[in-house]
Amino acid sequence: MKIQNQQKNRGIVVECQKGFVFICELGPNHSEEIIDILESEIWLAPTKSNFQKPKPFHNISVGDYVEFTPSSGTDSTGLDLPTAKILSVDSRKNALVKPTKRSPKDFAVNFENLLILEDLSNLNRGFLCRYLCLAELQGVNCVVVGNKVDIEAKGDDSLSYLESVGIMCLRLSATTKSGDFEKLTELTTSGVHVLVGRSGVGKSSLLNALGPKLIQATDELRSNNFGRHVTSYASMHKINSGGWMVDSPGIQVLTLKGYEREELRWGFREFEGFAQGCKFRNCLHISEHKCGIKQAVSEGQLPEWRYKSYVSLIGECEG
Ligand SMILES: Nc1nc2c(ncn2[C@@H]2O[C@H](COP(=O)(O)OP(=O)(O)O)[C@@H](O)[C@H]2O)c(=O)[nH]1
Ligand SMILES: [Mg+2]
Ligand SMILES: [Zn+2]
Repeated sequence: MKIQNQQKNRGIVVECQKGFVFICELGPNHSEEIIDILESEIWLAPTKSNFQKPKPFHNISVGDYVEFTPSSGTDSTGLDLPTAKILSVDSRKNALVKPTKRSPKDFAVNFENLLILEDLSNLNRGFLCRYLCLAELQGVNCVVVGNKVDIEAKGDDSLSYLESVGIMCLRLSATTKSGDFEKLTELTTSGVHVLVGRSGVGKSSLLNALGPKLIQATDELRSNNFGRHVTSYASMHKINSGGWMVDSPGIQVLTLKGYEREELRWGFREFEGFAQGCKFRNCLHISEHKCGIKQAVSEGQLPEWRYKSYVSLIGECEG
């Protein structure tokens, strides 16, 4: 017998684990800006249901809006959550994809800004350029957040350079909530923001300072160590300012291997202007003669660290 009037709920995916996702059910006041969730209604759903997918799509991801229906499955987490079956995933406004050739992974979707956190007292410009390159190639908004400004702002010149090419940068301290901390709060009053950065730069400290209101079920899950074998999952937290922050342990180590070498030049936004001086239109700016980029470096118009980061990323990519 055909089931009529199947119950359909709408929700947003707030955490992905291996094989299942947590869905917060949306409340009546939900809008694109304000994510209104029913805090009591968290559902667990397997990721491998036969649902309608948007294109492009690799996997269901934190930030996905879904339509789901209650199911009679059992909750293997021991949290006694109601279980659901995903019927469809909405089309996405953007996506951050972990770029590997074999199995690219959608990491977070439908977000406002990629916040690239770095340590100003010990800036790793290679890492910074790597994340910036990814953001440029994927066309997502990004903001560089220089942390630990309370210790020493050695990395400040590099941030000033990035600002000069139009990249928004903040300088703050997560532990003392000083510097541009207020600006970050203002920036995150609505929508979803994704936080990335290498280990030790202060991601956990910043998330704590922003006052995450953890979702009880997923929090309990973490404290029970349920996800201990899972190395890459992302989770979304509501923060005091009103927006949401995606914490992403799995994207700390990021390679750009999935890209062709020819594509990387688009990941360094200021190169285009200097490339007018390249003899070859498809110049990779490595060993070619008459290269506008190399000339700009030798004349001091383009910082050497920026060029070196580019060369090192090129070395990782396939030909
Ligand atoms: N002085 C100072 N130390 C900080 C700041 N933010 C984080 N730290 C310290 O940096 C270390 C790494 O921070 P953590 O939040 O664990 O980094 P994560 O690995 O990115 O999550 C810890 O010892 C923090 O106390 C800051 O704004 N100022
Ligand atoms: Mg941490
Ligand atoms: Zn060139």
